[in-house]
This record gives sequence, structure tokens and C-alpha cells, in this order.
Amino acid sequence: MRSIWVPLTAALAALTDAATPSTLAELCTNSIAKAALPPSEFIQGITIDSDSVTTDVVTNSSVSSDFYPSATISYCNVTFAYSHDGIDGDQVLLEIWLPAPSDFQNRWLSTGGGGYAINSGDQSLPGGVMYGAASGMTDGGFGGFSNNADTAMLLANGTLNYETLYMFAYKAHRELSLLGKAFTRNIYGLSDSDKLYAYYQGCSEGGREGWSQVQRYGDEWDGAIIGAPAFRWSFQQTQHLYSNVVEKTLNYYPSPCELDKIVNETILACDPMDGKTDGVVARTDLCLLDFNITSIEGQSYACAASRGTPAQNGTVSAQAIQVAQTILNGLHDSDGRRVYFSYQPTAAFDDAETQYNATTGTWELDIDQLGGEYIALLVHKNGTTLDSLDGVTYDTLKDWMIAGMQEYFSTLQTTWPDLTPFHNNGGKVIHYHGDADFSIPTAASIRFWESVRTIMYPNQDYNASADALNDWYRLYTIPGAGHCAPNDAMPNGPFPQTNLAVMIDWVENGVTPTTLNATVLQGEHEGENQQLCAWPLRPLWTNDTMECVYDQRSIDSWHYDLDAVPMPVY
Ligand SMILES: *[C@@H]1O[C@H](CO)[C@@H](O)[C@H](O)[C@H]1NC(C)=O
Ligand SMILES: *[C@@H]1O[C@H](CO)[C@@H](O)[C@H](O)[C@H]1NC(C)=O
Ligand SMILES: *[C@@H]1O[C@H](CO)[C@@H](O)[C@H](O)[C@H]1NC(C)=O
Ligand SMILES: *[C@@H]1O[C@H](CO)[C@@H](O)[C@H](O)[C@H]1NC(C)=O
Ligand SMILES: *[C@@H]1O[C@H](CO)[C@@H](O)[C@H](O)[C@H]1NC(C)=O
Ligand SMILES: *[C@@H]1O[C@H](CO)[C@@H](O)[C@H](O)[C@H]1NC(C)=O
Ligand SMILES: *[C@@H]1O[C@H](CO)[C@@H](O)[C@H](O)[C@H]1NC(C)=O
Ligand SMILES: *[C@@H]1O[C@H](CO)[C@@H](O)[C@H](O)[C@H]1NC(C)=O
Ligand SMILES: *[C@@H]1O[C@H](CO)[C@@H](O)[C@H](O)[C@H]1NC(C)=O
Ligand SMILES: *[C@@H]1O[C@H](CO)[C@@H](O)[C@H](O)[C@H]1NC(C)=O
Ligand SMILES: *[C@@H]1O[C@H](CO)[C@@H](O)[C@H](O)[C@H]1NC(C)=O
Ligand SMILES: [Ca+2]
Repeated sequence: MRSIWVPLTAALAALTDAATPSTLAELCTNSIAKAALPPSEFIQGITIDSDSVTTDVVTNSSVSSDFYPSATISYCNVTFAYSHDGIDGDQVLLEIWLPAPSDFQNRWLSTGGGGYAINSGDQSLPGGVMYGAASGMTDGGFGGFSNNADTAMLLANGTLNYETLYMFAYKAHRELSLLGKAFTRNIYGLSDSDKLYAYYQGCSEGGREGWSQVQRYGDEWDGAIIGAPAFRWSFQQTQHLYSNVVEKTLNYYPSPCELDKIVNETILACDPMDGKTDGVVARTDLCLLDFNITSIEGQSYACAASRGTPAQNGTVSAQAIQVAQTILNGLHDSDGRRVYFSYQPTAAFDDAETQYNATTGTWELDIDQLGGEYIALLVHKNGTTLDSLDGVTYDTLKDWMIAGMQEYFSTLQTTWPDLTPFHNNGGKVIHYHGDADFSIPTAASIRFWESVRTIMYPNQDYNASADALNDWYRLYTIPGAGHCAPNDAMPNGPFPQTNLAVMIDWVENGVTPTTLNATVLQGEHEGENQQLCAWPLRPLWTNDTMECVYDQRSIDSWHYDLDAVPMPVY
């Protein structure tokens, strides 16, 4: 696939008149990398610092992850910096890993981060290098690859750093793709007519970053692999505080063991509903519809002491059931109208986690700082932790969701549902989400897919529009999986580890992933292959054979009328 080395610019020609780099060592020099930098003003208002280039050969590095198969890779680690004209002290760093010229397969991969990080350090780049893709990440201009956006977001109390906000929201990824692809073309000597396939891979905040580009730049990628995206930002972040407000409102603070017992018993009860008793709840929708956690009340639980927490035992109380059920019901305002939805049953109650007070010997409120940080940093704009929920009610949460939707609509909200430019450009999306995600509700992804369907195919019935969307944007839920990872509580569940291989096959060979390839990554069935159903079809096992079935009752259970919000929520 690799094309012949054709120097593109005079500078490049001058530096490479001797020999075409054919080995990693020949490719991986500062002078070759410098010569391959796009010219300054390649993007209006950006100056590339050619003196900043670093290059390093890395050979035979063993890599493994839930997001790509284990491999041993060799690459050239290139970094360089650029700045935005007119901003004092601005510096953005890019890191790009280049496969050896003989391994390069005309591919680019952009990668994203998690939480307030815009990259995943050295965790995501191997997933592209192993498929012959030059693979890149950015530091967003936040002061180094391990500095997160939150550390740079507040200039002073009451004043956000809007450049940081926009870089984090979508601008840094646009620049990474443009600069990274141009650099890749130059250094491997692609001609203008050579195709450079462009991909994206990221989960959680990395998933939101992926959508930020697909929603804005139709020509950026041929294929985007997006897991459990942290989009619908104001709702998603505020939702992390809902469990705490439930505990406060009901004045009951369950121990971690008591909540764990509720999760375990839910898994036990709902496991067979998918037709296979294997310790995995593949149909959390049936679990939601047909299992009432009230039956867990009175069951005894016990957990051994562990660091910082004492041994816990007791019987599941009516109050604990009420807390859990209210969390599962999702946020409603004081008029009983629905504001948002919650995690699926079987998801761990992470947001509800309490802390032990050794003085009083009781469990107390522990404010979830995923939610707390959003309020402190981007709503109050005066810090990064929320110290108190005093006076915070369900209606306060509603107000934060709605006000935040307006304030961050063009930056972090990331739910623009018209993907026409991306689709017209031939783009493909693989979107996946763990059924037992405890950090981003699985229904959040279903809602967006359904929003795209209704906005882009308004005149077709459900099946016709679903089929049309599934031609290029497919959403898969992962039985048993937690947040962007397999789940110890359901170890026999699969995880889609080969997504980039599947996407390459779809984009470059036209092989549609009717079901998504997945592998059991732990436990007694480790290594076993499973397939994931594409929404709106749901998995159902009969005699050890899985089928993807259409189940109207299940489909309906994922649709929520957010009647407390006076605006469409995509
Ligand atoms: C990398 O591994 C290959 C194959 O095992 C071996 O031939 C080569 O010497 C190794 N390179 C280095 C630098 O260790
Ligand atoms: C890549 O290079 C940068 C800059 O020298 C360095 O900070 C980073 O640790 C390197 N990464 C790897 C995996 O070698
Ligand atoms: C904001 O105010 C708090 C409390 O007065 C102070 O501790 C903090 O340093 C201030 N933060 C900034 C970024 O000015
Ligand atoms: C829940 O199940 C896990 C095994 O998946 C076990 O380790 C844990 O102790 C159980 N918790 C309770 C409270 O029974
Ligand atoms: C669960 O069962 C209890 C007790 O029978 C009942 O009060 C409650 O309404 C049921 N909840 C749901 C969601 O059906
Ligand atoms: C339950 O905890 C109490 C102390 O709180 C302890 O005495 C008892 O042995 C525990 N029972 C079990 C079954 O772990
Ligand atoms: C534990 O409870 C006591 C008594 O209410 C309180 O003074 C103390 O601050 C609490 N400790 C922590 C770590 O919250
Ligand atoms: C931040 O602002 C909120 C809302 O105005 C206020 O309640 C809180 O005390 C402030 N926190 C700090 C650390 O200044
Ligand atoms: C949609 O297709 C499913 C089969 O995939 C079928 O069972 C269902 O009846 C169809 N719905 C409509 C409204 O045609
Ligand atoms: C599908 O996954 C299996 C392991 O479960 C793997 O052997 C196979 O190569 C994967 N297929 C693709 C297209 O990557
Ligand atoms: C499942 O297996 C049982 C027992 O072997 C058999 O009676 C039944 O017909 C099978 N069902 C299907 C749908 O194949
Ligand atoms: Ca099962």
C-alpha cells in the first residue's frame, strides 16, 4: 500500500536528496521530521515552532489494552509544538507515533482522553501503530501531556480561560487532525492523490471529543470509533450529583456493602432474562421492566474490612432500597416531571458511594467530585471541588442542567444531531456503550442515536430510518460492561477489543459490522469470541445461540420524555 517516497517541498527535497527513509531509524531524525512539518499559517493564525521537534526510535515495545489486542510495536515518537498567534505564552504540544515506512498503511489515527484529560498518555497511540497508522495526540495547550484541561480552565474566580474551554471542547482536536495528517503525508511522501485514511478512537471524554469533530467537520475522518461518550455535558456532569442528593433528600447513607448487595442480587435475578444464565445481564432493559429490587429487602450482606473501611454486615434496609430505586428512576423535579434518566439496573452505584466516619461509626455523604468539579469549575467558576450540597435540591440539579446546556451549548454539550456533512463525505461511526456503565448512562448514547435518526430521516418510519442510519452509524451496547471497560462483577461479559480492525474493514473493504466483534477478556471464558447486537436489535439467547431480536417493549424502555426541560434535548 505504501507509495514511493516523493519529496513534497523544496526543503524536504534538499534534506533528503541522499536517500529515501526506508527504515525506522532513517525516518526518525529531527531533520526529516522538521522538513515534514506543514508550513506555518497552514492553519490560519497558527505558528509551528520547528525548533521544538523531538524524535525518538522505540523498538519492540509490548502493549496491551482493552481497546486493542496485545502486540509488540516499533515506532518513531515525534513531538513538536505550535502556538496561536496573539495569545501570550501559548504553546500546544503534539505527539505522533510513526510506524516504520515498511509498516505504514496510509492511515492516520487521532486519539482522545478521559475525565478532563484530552489524551491518554501512551495508552491509546499503540492501537493505531499496530495497524500501520501514524497516531497522534495533543496536550490541548494545557501545559504538557499530563496536564488536564481543568488545571488551565480558571484564570481567576469568575473568569474562565475561554481559549482553554474551546481547545478542550473541539478546537485542539481539529488542529491535531489537520496538522497530524499533513505531517504524515509529508514524512511518508504521499502524493496529493494518495488516499490517507483517517480514523478516530476514544472512550468517555475521548468519546465526546470524537463526536465534537464528527458533528462539526465532515471531512475529518473516514471512521470514528466512539465509546460511552461524556456528551450532553451539563446533564452528564450534573447527573453525577443526583445520587448524593437522593441520599440527602431521603436522609439515608447506605454503606458500600449494602449497595453492592443490591447490585449482586439484581445481576443474579436478571441474568436469565437474556436466555442464558452465564452471570451476565445482556438485557438490562428487561431487568428494568421486569425486576423489582424491593425483593432484595431483608437479605443479609457481609463484606470484609479493607483499607480505611471496617467490615460491614447487616440486612438490606427498606431505606437502601428506596435510595437505589430513586436513583434508578432518574432525576425528576419537584413537580414530578422528568429531567434526566439514570444508569441501567446492574450498574454499580458509584456516584452514591458514602464515606465512613470512624468517630461516629456511621456512613456519611461523600460528594461525587466528577459532578462536584463541574459545578465548582464551570458553573460557580471558583474552584475544582464542591464542598457542600447544602440547600441543593432536585430542582437545583435541574437548574444546573438547563443553565449549563445554554452556557456550553456551542462548546461542551456536543449533541448536534445533524451529521449530514460527515455522512455525505462517506464517514462511518462505530459507537458502543457498556450496559452496566455506572458513570455515563447507557441511555445517553441511545438517545443521541435516536436524535440523529429523527433529525436526519424525519420522513421515514422507525424501521426505515433505523436501517438508513445503520448503513453508516451503528450503536452497540456491551452486555455486562462497565464504563469503558469490562466489569469484574460480570466477568463472562464480552468487550469489543478489535474495533479499529473492524472499522478498517468497513471503511477500506466495505465489510459492514452487522454485529460487533468482541472478546471475553477475563475469567473462565477468557478469549471466547462474542458478537454484539446493533441497536435497535437486542441480544436474546436460545439454546446457547445468540440472536439479535427486535423487541418493541425493550426499545420503548430506552426512550424518555424529558418533560421538565423546555427545550429539545438531543
Ligand atoms: C526486536 O525484535 C526483533 C524480532 O524479535 C529482533 O529481531 C530485533 O533484534 C529486536 N530489536 C531490538 C532493538 O531489540
Ligand atoms: C515521546 O517523546 C516525548 C518528548 O521527548 C517524551 O516526553 C515521551 O515520554 C516519549 N514517549 C515515549 C513513549 O517514548
Ligand atoms: C478563588 O477564591 C478562592 C477562595 O477565596 C481562593 O482560594 C482561590 O485561590 C481563588 N482561585 C483563583 C483561581 O483565583
Ligand atoms: C458481590 O459479588 C462479588 C463477586 O462478583 C463479590 O466479590 C462481593 O463480595 C459481593 N458483594 C456482596 C455485598 O455480597
Ligand atoms: C415494587 O414493588 C413494591 C412492593 O410490592 C411496590 O410498592 C412498587 O411500586 C414496585 N415498584 C415498581 C417500580 O414496580
Ligand atoms: C457482623 O458485624 C459484627 C460487628 O459489627 C460482628 O460482631 C459479626 O461477627 C459480624 N457478622 C458477620 C457474619 O460477619
Ligand atoms: C465525623 O463526625 C464528627 C461528628 O459529627 C464530625 O465532627 C467529623 O467532622 C466527622 N469526620 C469527617 C472526616 O467527616
Ligand atoms: C463558589 O461560589 C459558590 C456560588 O456562588 C459559593 O456558594 C461558594 O461558597 C464559592 N466557593 C468558594 C470556594 O469561593
Ligand atoms: C420493524 O421491523 C421489525 C423486524 O425487524 C418488525 O418486527 C416490526 O414489526 C417492524 N415495525 C414496523 C412498524 O414495521
Ligand atoms: C474478532 O475477535 C477475535 C477474538 O475474539 C479475533 O480473533 C478476530 O481477529 C477478530 N476479528 C477482527 C475482524 O478483528
Ligand atoms: C432447545 O433445546 C431443546 C432441548 O434440546 C429443544 O427441545 C428445543 O426445541 C430447542 N429450541 C430451539 C428453539 O431450538
Ligand atoms: Ca445472561
